[in-house]
Amino acid sequence: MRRRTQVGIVGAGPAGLVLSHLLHREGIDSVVIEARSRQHCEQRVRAGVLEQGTVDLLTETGVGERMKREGLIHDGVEIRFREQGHRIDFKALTGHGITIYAQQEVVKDLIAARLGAGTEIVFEAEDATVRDFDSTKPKIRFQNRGEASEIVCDFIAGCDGFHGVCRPSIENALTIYERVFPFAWLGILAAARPSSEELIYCYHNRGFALHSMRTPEITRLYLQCAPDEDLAEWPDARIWEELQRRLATRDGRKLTEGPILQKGITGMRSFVAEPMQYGRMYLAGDAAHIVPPTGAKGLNLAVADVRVLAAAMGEFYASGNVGPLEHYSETCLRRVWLVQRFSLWMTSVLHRIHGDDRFEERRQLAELEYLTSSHAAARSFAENYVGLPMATYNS
Ligand code: RFL
Ligand code: PHB
Repeated sequence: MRRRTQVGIVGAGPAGLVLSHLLHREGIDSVVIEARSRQHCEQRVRAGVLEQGTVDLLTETGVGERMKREGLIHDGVEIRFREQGHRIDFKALTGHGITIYAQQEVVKDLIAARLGAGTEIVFEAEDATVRDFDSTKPKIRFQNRGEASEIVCDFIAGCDGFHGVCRPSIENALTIYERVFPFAWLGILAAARPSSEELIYCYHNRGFALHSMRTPEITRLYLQCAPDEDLAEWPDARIWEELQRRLATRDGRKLTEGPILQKGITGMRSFVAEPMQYGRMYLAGDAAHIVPPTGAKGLNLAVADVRVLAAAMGEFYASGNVGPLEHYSETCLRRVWLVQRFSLWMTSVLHRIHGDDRFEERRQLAELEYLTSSHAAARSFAENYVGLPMATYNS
């Protein structure tokens, strides 16, 4: 089977789906190739925090209806250390808040919109390879239900996440910047009412803990753990006991507990591949960069990339102007590095490093004291957390 499309997109995560959606609005055809099943994509538990810019983009382009109805708007977060909470009021500091709406719900809404508009998404596409991106007819080959298929396109968008095939296929042309952290997160989803109305980022000498949520009935919680932590050693009772210890407050408030619905371990890394393009291949989202989840930025960064890419492709098809496409990587990387900086800073302030020196502990506490007592520090934190402006190309 051989087909043609304008943009061949590898990966039906947030980056690939938002890109296909934005291209459709520009009158540009795309086909999305996805290795996993639709059900898998719609049930993968991941991010939960959407920046205002992401919410605005989804709303303005007609895929934000359910998010508006079901999303939880938060005007601040709590920073907890020495068993005391300190609220950072985003709304007062920046005029904006954040929206809590699960990544898999965003993905469900986008898949429904794409299929509704007649875009082809090939789920369970095996052995995808990309080739000829240094020509004007790049190709994606894959197997689907035992049949070999090829898509010939004008451009390929590598939206296939950190473990995809697109970045490795241009690896020789890339410079990689990377930092791997000596800790990970053990995350759970629990059928328990959230114990606070807002997120709680907690520094504790036993390690970082985070209280988040998905709905008024479902809590999402994370604990700092070792990168090679064995989940089998974490029965539910041990997880709750550790969460209660780390998130304890002086006034003795307890977390609401409930059945654990899902648990998993997430490694932490900072990673950037530069440039985010080679020939007619453009990388977006986790395929190009990874941030540790402490700043809640990965999905938002993926959306920011494809916004730039869709606009650049729109300009190319409308007028033949290749300027924005040529500057795609440069335009995105400015914001990518600011977000890397912020995510790394939050990670380094809130996590305990095993065998840590005591100087480091005092530095972290001083950072937290400053953040929660200085208006300037709180404002800087708030403007990064709610989301820096999305980049646009300036010729
Ligand atoms: P994705 O979501 O990984 O999607 C890539 C898609 O490509 C498919 N794929 C392939 N398809 C075809 N052929 C191949 N060879 C393929 N290889 C892979 C995959 O199956 C998949 O469907 O990347 P994308 O679209 O760039 O989106 C990035 C986000 O998913 C990611 O950055 C966030 O989840 C990160 N993240 C968070 N981001 C936020 O903005 N806010 C948060 O609150 C937040 N919390 C988190 C997070 C990530 C976490 N984990 C599990 C990594 C919390 C956690 C715990
Ligand atoms: C989440 O709700 O999953 C979440 C919230 C904040 C983060 C990371 C993940 O920094």
